[in-house]
Amino acid sequence: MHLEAVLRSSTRHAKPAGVTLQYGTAGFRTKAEHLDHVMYRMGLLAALRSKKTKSVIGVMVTASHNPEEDNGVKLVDPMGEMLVQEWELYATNLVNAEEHELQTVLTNIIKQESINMQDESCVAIGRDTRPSSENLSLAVIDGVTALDSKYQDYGLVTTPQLHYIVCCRNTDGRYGEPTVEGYYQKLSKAFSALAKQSPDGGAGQKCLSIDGANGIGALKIKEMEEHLKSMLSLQLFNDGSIGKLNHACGADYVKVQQKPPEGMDLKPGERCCSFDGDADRIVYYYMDSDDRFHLLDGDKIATLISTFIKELLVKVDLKLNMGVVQTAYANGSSTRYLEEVMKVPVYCAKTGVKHLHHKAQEFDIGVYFEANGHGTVLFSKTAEEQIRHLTSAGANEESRKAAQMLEHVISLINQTVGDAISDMLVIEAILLLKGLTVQKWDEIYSDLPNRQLKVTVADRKVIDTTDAERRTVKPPGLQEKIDELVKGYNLSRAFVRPSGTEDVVRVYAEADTQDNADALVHEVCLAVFHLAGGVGDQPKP
Ligand code: G16
Repeated sequence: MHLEAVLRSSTRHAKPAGVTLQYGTAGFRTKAEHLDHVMYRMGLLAALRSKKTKSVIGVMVTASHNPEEDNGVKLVDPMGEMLVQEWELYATNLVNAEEHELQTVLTNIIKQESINMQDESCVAIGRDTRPSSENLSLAVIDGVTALDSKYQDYGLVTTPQLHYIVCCRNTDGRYGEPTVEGYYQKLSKAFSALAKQSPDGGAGQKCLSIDGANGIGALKIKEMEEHLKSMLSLQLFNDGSIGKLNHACGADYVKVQQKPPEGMDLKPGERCCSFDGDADRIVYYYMDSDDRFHLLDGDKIATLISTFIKELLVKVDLKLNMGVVQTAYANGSSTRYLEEVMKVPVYCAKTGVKHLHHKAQEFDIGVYFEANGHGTVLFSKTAEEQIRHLTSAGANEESRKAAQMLEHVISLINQTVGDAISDMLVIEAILLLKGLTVQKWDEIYSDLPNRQLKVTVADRKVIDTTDAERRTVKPPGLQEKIDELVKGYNLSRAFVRPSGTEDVVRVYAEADTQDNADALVHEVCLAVFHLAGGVGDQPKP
C-alpha cells in the first residue's frame, strides 16, 4: 500500500518526539499545543472508518469541560454514538506512531479491517469555541483529504449537534434534517407539542436562567431562542462575551464545587441550569430563601425523566422493560430511590458515556445519566413502534394522549448522546406537564452529602480498578486502606479512579453529614497520595 500523500502532508503535522497519548474517556485530550499531529491522524482514522462502515463519520474538536488551554477530539460513529471501542486501540497506535512508523501502522489497520481504499468516504467535522479549535480542525481536514476523502465542515457546533447530524446523514434524514437548523426545528416542534399539553399551556412556568459556560452552548442557545421564544423564557449568563470558557462556571464547576457559577445573578427560588464547554452535560440548581444552594444533578434528572416515562407507560398500558444506568458517582440516595420506590432496575457502568450508552441499549427504554449531568434516554425500535401504534390505536383518549406525549419525548430527546439543550427541553417540558417547581422536584429524595476531589500523581496508570470502578486492584494496599477509612463513618462510601480526560486521580466520598463526607474524602486523598505516588504538596483538608 502506497501512502505517499499521507506521509508528505504528515511532515506538516509532525509528532513531537516523546509525546504519547491514550484514547481516554472521551477521545484524546491534553494541552492544545500538543495536538496538531493528533488531529491530522484522527482525520486519517475517520476517513478509514468511513470507508470501512460506508457511512459518514464525525470528528468533533473539543475538550469539553477541560480548561480553555486544553483541547481534544471525539470521534462519532455512524448512528451518532461514540467510536466503537475496538477502534480506540487503532487510534492510540496511530497517534503514538513515530513518523517513520506511520505507514506501517496505517497499512496494518487497512489490512486488519479489510478496508477497500477505493471505497468512498466522508467525514463531518465540528468544533467548539476554544481559540485553538479552528486551526486544529484544519489539521483534521488535512488528514481527511490526504486519503482522498470527502468532508463537510460544520464549523461551530455543540458536540451533540454533530452527533445528531452524523446520525441524520446516515439514516437518509429519517432521524431529522442533517443541519443545525433541522436540529432546532425538530426539538422546538416536539417541545411545543408537549408544552401545549400542560394544564395552562405553558404559561405558568417562570424564567429559566442558563449558565452557558462561556462556550458553544451559549452561542447555540442564542440561535435557538428564536424558535422557543413564545414557549420558554430564558435568561442567558456566561455567554462568552467577556468570561473565559469553563472558568468558575459551567456544569463541571457547579457539580464539583457544589456552588453556583460566577457571573450569574441568582434570585432565591429561581430555576437555573449550567451547560458544560461543549454542551453535552447539564445540571440544574437553585438557592433557597435561606441562601442555601441546592444542586439537581444527573441523578435527579434521571429520576425525573424515568418517573415521567414510567407514568406514561402505565397510562398506555405497555409492558416495555425500562432500566436506569448510572456510574459509581451516582449518589447512594438516588440508587435507593430508583430501586426501592420506583422499582426500576439500576445498573452501574464505568465512567464514560460510551459505557453507559452500551448498557442502556439492552432495554426497551434505557435511561442513562452520569451524576455530572451527561446522559439521555434510548428507545428501542420495538418500543418506538409500539408507542407510535398507540398514538391512534390506544384503548381510550387518555392512553392515546399518553402515547402522543411519549412520541414527542422520543423526538425531543437526542438519542445519539447526552445533550444539554435537548435534556433541558425535556426537563422543562416535564416540569410544565407535571406542574412541578424545581423545589418540588428536588424534594423527591435527599442526596447523601458527598465530595469529589482530585489528586495529582506521577503516573495515574498505577491505579487500576474493577467492579465498574468501585474498587481498586492496584496499587497494593490502597483498597484495604479505603475499606478501613470508610468503616469510620456512617452511610459512607468512597472510591478512586484515574481520570480519562485530565492528568489526575479522582476521589469521591459520601457519608451521613457534609463534614464527614469532607473528612473521609480528605483521608482517602492522603491514602492515594502516599500509596499511588502523589506529587507536589500533600492534600490539605
Ligand atoms: C467526559 C465524558 C464523560 C465523563 C467525563 C469525565 O465528559 O464524556 O462521560 O464523565 O469526561 O471523565 P473522567 O472522570 O474520566 O475525566 P466531557 O463532558 O468532558 O466530554
